[in-house]
Amino acid sequence: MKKLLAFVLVMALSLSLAACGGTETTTTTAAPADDGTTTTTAAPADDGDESEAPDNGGDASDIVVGFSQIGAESDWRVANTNSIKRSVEEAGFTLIFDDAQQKQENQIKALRNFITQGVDVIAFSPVVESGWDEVIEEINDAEIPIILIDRATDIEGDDYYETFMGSDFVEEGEKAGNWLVEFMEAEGRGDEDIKIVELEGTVGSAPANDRASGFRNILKDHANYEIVASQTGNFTRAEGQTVMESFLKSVDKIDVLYAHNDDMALGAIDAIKAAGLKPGEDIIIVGVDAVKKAFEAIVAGEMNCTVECSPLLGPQLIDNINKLMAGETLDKRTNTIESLYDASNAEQELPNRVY
Ligand code: GYE
Repeated sequence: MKKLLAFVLVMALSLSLAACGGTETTTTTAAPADDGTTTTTAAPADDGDESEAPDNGGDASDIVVGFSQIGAESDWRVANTNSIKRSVEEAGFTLIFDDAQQKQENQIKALRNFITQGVDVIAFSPVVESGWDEVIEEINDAEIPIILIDRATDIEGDDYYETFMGSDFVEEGEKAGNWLVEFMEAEGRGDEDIKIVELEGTVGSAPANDRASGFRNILKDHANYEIVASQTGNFTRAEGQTVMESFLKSVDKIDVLYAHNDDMALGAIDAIKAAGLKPGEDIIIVGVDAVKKAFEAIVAGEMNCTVECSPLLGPQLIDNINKLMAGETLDKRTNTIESLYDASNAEQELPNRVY
C-alpha cells in the first residue's frame, strides 16, 4: 500500500501480447489530476461506468496490478477478462495479466512471478479450490494484498485475502433447481418421473462444486427427480457437445439437461439437434451465466432458462483497489446482483446484454 493515486485520463496504451495464454503487461500513462474527483463504482449489471481514483498527487500507472486469470474457456470468462482489462486501463493502473489456460500450475507460476515483480495488488481467480496454501502463504509473507475474483479457495479463514468479489454459486444451483420444479409443475409434469443429465464445470472448481450442491438441495425434496448421469464438460462448448453426445447414446431417457454454464448447454444443443431431437422441447435445458447466446437460444425456443452470473467485475475491482490503496479495510465479500431469464423475459432483456 505504498503508493498514492491520481485521477486519471487515459493518454496512451502500450500493449505487449502473448498470442495465446501467458503473461502480458499493459501500461497506461495517466495525466495528472486536476479536479479532486472521488471514487465512484459502477453498477454490476452495467460495465459502461468508470471508476476514478482520488486526486492525491501520485501517478496511477505506478500502481501495478497482477491479475491471474483462469483462461478463456467460456464467453463468461472472456467478458470477465475484458471487463477487468478495460477498468484497469480506465483507472490508469499498470496491469500484468496472465492467462493460465485452465492450468493450476500456470497460475501458481504467475502468482510467484507477481511476487518477484513486486506488484502492489494481486487479483486472482483460482481455477480449482484446493492446492493454494503454499503460494498464498508466500504472497502473504510478501505482504501483497489479494483480491479473490469470481472463485474461492478451500483455505480456512479469511485473513489471507482482502475481499472476495463474485457470485453465490450454491444459490445459483438452487435457482436452477427451483426454476425447473416450477416449470415442470406449470407444464403439468410435476408428478412425472423426471430424468436429468448434468454437465458439470471444471472438476474441483468452486462453481462446479457449488452449482451441483445447490441444485441437489432443491431436488432432494422432490423424489421423482433423478440425476441419471453427470460428467464434466470443463465449462467449454466443445466438451459440452461431446459429453452430451455420449449421454444421448448411453442414457435411455433424458427429460432435462442441467449445465453448469451456458457454453456447455450450447454445445449440448448442437448434439441434441444432431441426434434428431428438439432442444428446449424434447429435452428441457437449464444453464448458468446468462450469456447473450443463451438468450438467443431461449428466444429461438431451443433453451429454457439461464441463471445469471455476472462477469462484469472490473468497476468493482477498481473501487476495491482504490479503497485498499487509501488504507481502507474492505468488506470480506463483494456480491453481484443477479437475476434469472426464461421465455417470459429473455426477449425483452436481449438488447441490453453486454456479454
Ligand atoms: O460460470 C463459467 C466460467 O467461475 C463463474 O467459469 C465462473 C464460471 C462461469 O468458465 O462459464
